Amino acid sequence: MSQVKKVACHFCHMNCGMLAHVEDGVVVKVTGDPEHPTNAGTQCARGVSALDHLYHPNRINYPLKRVGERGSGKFVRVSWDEALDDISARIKRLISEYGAETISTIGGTNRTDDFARRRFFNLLGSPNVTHTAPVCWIPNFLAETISYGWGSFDAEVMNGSRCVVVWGHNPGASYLPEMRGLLLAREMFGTKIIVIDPRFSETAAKADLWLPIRPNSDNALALAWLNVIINEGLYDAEFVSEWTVGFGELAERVEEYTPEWAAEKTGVSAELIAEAARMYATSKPACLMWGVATDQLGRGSTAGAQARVALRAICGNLDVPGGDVMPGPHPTFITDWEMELNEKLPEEQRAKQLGSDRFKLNSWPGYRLISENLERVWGKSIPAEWFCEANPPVLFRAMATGEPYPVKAAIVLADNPLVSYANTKLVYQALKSLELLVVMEYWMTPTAVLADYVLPAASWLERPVLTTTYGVSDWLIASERAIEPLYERKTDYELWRELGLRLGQGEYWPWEREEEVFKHRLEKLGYEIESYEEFVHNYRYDFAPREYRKYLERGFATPSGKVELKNSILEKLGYDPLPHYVEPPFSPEARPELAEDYPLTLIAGGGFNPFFHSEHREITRLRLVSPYPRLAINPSLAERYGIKDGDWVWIETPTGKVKQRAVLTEAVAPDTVQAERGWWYPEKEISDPELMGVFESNINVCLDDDPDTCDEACGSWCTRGVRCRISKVEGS
Ligand SMILES: Nc1nc2c(c(=O)[nH]1)N[C@H]1C(S)=C(S)[C@@H](COP(=O)(O)OP(=O)(O)OC[C@H]3O[C@@H](n4cnc5c(=O)[nH]c(N)nc54)[C@H](O)[C@@H]3O)O[C@H]1N2
Ligand SMILES: Nc1nc2c(c(=O)[nH]1)N[C@H]1C(S)=C(S)[C@@H](COP(=O)(O)OP(=O)(O)OC[C@H]3O[C@@H](n4cnc5c(=O)[nH]c(N)nc54)[C@H](O)[C@@H]3O)O[C@H]1N2
Ligand code: SF4
Ligand SMILES: [Mo]
Repeated sequence: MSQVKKVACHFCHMNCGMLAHVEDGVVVKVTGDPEHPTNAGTQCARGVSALDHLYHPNRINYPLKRVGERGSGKFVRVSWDEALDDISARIKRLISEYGAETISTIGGTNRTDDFARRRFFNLLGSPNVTHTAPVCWIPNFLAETISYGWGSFDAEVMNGSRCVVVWGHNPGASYLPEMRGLLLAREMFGTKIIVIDPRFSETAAKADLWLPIRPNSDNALALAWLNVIINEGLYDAEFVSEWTVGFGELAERVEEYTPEWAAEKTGVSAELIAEAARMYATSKPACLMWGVATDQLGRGSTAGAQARVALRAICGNLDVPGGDVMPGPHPTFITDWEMELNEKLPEEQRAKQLGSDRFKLNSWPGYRLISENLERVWGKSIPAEWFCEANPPVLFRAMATGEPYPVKAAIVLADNPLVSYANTKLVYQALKSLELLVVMEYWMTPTAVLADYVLPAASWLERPVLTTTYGVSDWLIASERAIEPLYERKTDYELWRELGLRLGQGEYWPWEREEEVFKHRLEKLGYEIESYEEFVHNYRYDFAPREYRKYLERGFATPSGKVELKNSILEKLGYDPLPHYVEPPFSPEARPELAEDYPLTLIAGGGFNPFFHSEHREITRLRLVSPYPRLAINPSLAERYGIKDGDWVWIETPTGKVKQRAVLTEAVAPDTVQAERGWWYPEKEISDPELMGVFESNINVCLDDDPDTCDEACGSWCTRGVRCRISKVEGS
């Protein structure tokens, strides 16, 4: 039997629409869906390789139980029941010995909106849920949310933006359909593009203005833009007087941050800084896009986000067509927040959330204040998942040392922490110290090798997906299963549910399959549907009607009802309420003692094709495009070190040393190198200590996550602007 199933690719957050052609239960072809609004029939290299992923011979197909030493790579196949019974018995035992907070879970970026993970942990009684969230989006989104009541992540470029600021973001590599939108907008509306990136990126190549700032000098630039815009009176005076609080104090605060001052910090001339600020402020509407580089600055990530928040607001771009639109939650869909059961987590357990005494904005102390306001205005909050979490550097230290209390178990799902988090050696020690490590995966990864159980995960062609982008958008994208899970693979939802059933949570898991829970969540939308599949077939998306300037009626979802340029939530949490300059944790000024030994600046990251983070290295046709980790080096720097294109090069920081292969390019400055992230080698020896080369080329080996260097409010660690040195790998 031939069928065409409507699916959405989940190899990145663009969720491009695809058509899966199924014959007799076998997916024979996956093509781009020409009717889908974002990709219009196109696919990137990962999308094209969907079947290589689905049917790859290395996929984990059965539950595996460790039989040798931890890390020996010796596993035997067991049944799901045996695995789940044993895991839940061990969870019970650990809870009775150490308390529920001893059980943790670690995730990476968004794969499915994870209400089920949070629901399970709230019912279990542990606050120690975490993700890579502090370095991905959270400082920016939360700085926006506390200032004007929602994040403006829906850049409405295609709705007539006259100017787009692409700040620490490179959609030309990381979000191809978004880049397509940017180029179309330029064609249709003459939209000006300003790119702020130390590298001449794919996106910078299409810019009207490119500001090649020094890595991790973004805060100085944002503050100087405020200085220019306020001093030259280029702001929207009416909006400022009616809808903001704290403008006078902001103006006073940024007085010292002149373009000349910022020129010293950023390496960009004062004239160019002022020209860009004027272009942004005088083009209306304009939008200022978020980029992940600005979440990864370590100390000062939130203070810098505060400055961009102020820019958006005082220039009058908030919630206007073509500006920075704040979608708010979907009004009728039962959102992730509504599914999480946060009220079930007792107060005394919330108080134990690791890191929440120090990094207060994205953990219970801040989340509580944020939620009060969002609920008052929108009737709903943002999910606790991503926005209210244990701090990863603190969590890993607790695992490794038992301080402030022992964390003995972790369920790792949709994440490869040995590769994705900074300070790989510490993460390794942490995972090795556990009494119970469960990993739900597609592949045997370096992290999975250390597990007690490796459980086989179903991927996006084998499960339905319903996403509202981290649970915060007012639109939803629905996708159906192309086929039932192959072998004994299960969906992530099923894992949480089945553990929940064994741990006394039965009444909270009435829906056996995702299709049932998704149908339930769609019930109030008013579609006449018999089943979830019918929704996918007939509708597939739902976009809540877009309204603009919603604040005119309901005010902003902040304590004052206005845009808080001087932020009362930050103040209440004990932080500086105004945007301000924070010296980056590894700048030459902050760490002068490193200058001589580590003379270069490292950028450890940057979205790159064809891979997604640490994924897809097993897929031959993708690996052929990029067989080795690439280190971008300016030709003049390479010459100084006797390095030629293609040579292996050591990259070294005080924390660690790895090697990557040189790519000579003028795109990076002569004092800076850019290393790819995510590298390990599925083809290498799996057992500890080799762990498939996880210590060989993975740039996170070189990064420090000392909490003192992390962002004060969100605990984000620093991956940009780190001191390093390089040398040629001899004889390689
Ligand atoms: N140095 C440095 N570090 C970084 C970054 C950087 O720029 N520089 N970027 C950071 C950012 S922005 C992010 S988001 C993180 C990403 O961190 P991660 O999300 O951990 O990234 P991946 O390496 O893709 O790991 C995901 C793992 O989950 C598996 N997986 C994928 N989908 C599913 C699923 O649906 N279910 C299950 N069970 N498993 C699945 C994959 O096989 C893979 O092994 O890394 C962060 N780390
Ligand atoms: N191909 C591919 N696409 C992806 C991903 C992937 O792994 N691969 N990951 C997905 C995920 S989870 C995320 S979060 C996004 C991230 O995607 P983006 O938001 O685009 O972020 P990055 O790709 O990390 O970096 C963007 C740009 O920041 C620049 N940059 C580096 N340091 C600095 C700095 O200090 N300041 C400034 N202003 N710029 C700097 C880099 O040169 C790079 O061009 O991509 C998503 N898309
Ligand atoms: S851009 Fe590529 S990986 Fe991302 S959803 Fe589209 S096809 Fe999939
Ligand atoms: Mo991310």
